[in-house]
Amino acid sequence: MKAATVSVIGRPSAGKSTIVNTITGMKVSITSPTPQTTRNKIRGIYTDQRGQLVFTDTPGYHLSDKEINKRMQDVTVSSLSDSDMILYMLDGTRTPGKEEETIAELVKQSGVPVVAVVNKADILSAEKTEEAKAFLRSHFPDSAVLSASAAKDEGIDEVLIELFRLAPEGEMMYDESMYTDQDLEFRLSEIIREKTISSLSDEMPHVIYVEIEDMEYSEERKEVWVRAVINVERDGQKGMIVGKGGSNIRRIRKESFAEIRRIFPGSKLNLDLRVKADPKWRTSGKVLSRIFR
Ligand SMILES: Nc1nc2c(ncn2[C@@H]2O[C@H](COP(=O)(O)OP(=O)(O)OP(=O)(O)O)[C@@H](O)[C@H]2O)c(=O)[nH]1
Ligand SMILES: [Mg+2]
Repeated sequence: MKAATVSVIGRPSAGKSTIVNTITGMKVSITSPTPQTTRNKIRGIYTDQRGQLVFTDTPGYHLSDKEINKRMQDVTVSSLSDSDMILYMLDGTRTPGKEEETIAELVKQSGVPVVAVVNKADILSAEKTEEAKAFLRSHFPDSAVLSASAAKDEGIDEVLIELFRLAPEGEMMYDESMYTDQDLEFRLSEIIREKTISSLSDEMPHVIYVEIEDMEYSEERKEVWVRAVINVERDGQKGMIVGKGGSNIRRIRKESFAEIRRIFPGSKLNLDLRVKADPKWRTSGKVLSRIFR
């Protein structure tokens, strides 16, 4: 039996979280069209008769000096050499530039075996796919270079075949029924963050963090209480989350409610959502340490 850990690496919006969700068949990691959605290492576990692959989804690697971006770079770089293999995701819709070169070099220097994938093949011309593959082949001449669509689940079986080919023999690390190792509070806060992001314009997602203030679950009464806070940076930004007459926060609540309920089948869910301003959280070491724990 094969067993391996796989770090999923690439630029923001390459489709790293999408491929982890497609492979596990579960919503393990939140996704959005806005770059830099993933902020932590998120584990997704895939098991079949060949063995077990434990994926670590990472924040997209983005060249920037901002404190929060540096934290995210640290998360990514630290997971490079942590794993048995790297699944390198490249967004074929964007021509590789300095950022892509930097990541390719980091991956190469780690010395960890690589499977490289040109993603979003569903919307690429054959020429563009070839161009992206050529870039990957030039950096990883000894590795498998594939194209796939993580969103459409095309070419993913081939990605798994290559990963299992590289994987060492070993024992399963998790029970085969497990698909993630995230704690409940984190999953809930991520679901609420995703629903909040999807209602906002480009810059806003970065000013948000979600905190679960209180959570109680009564197995006996089949009831769950969750109180969460959507934090923004300035008072003036609260209105955008709340929306006209509360319309947006109601929508965020409704969508979060539907998804959180799936985690507690058969239980009554009470979800209380609040919006607060926490100025400068993005530069506060205390808050950042809580988020990037
Ligand atoms: N057309 C197409 N879109 C895709 C594909 N894979 C991902 N996307 C879209 O690309 C966007 C980014 O996907 P994510 O999975 O969130 O990307 P990510 O690499 O995790 O991004 P960060 O967490 O920000 O680093 C989303 O809107 C996805 O729906 C694909 O195969 N085809
Ligand atoms: Mg992501």
